[in-house]
Amino acid sequence: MTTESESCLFCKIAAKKIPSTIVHEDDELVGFRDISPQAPSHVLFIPKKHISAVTAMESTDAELVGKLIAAAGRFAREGNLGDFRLVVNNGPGAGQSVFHIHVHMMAGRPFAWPPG
Ligand code: DGP
Repeated sequence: MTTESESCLFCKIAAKKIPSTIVHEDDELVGFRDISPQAPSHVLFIPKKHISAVTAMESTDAELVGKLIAAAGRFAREGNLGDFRLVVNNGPGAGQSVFHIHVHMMAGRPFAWPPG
């Protein structure tokens, strides 16, 4: 682990040093329930690799980050969750509070547009 990832909340969740309700895990990704759900089903999909934000992605991270979207979609489909919203906040002004890239998957209620 690098210094940055040692202090990262989501790296600790991925390493199971902090408990969470994990709903998906494979070699590269973890999906776990959001501690402050904004919908009846609210799951965060993260890479095990520490990437702080979309703007910190290397071009070689594109496939890995794409797998977050695929895993979120598969989770919603296999759970028959119906329509869902995926959100990736980048930077504090856009609502990012944890600086480890994550895809929010929210389902189980209607979602307005624009999101606000
Ligand atoms: P964002 O604001 O986009 O950076 O989303 C961060 C999300 O992480 C937010 O919806 C709440 C969630 N969260 C923060 N701390 C924890 C935690 O310790 N456990 C879990 N399961 N979720 C957390």
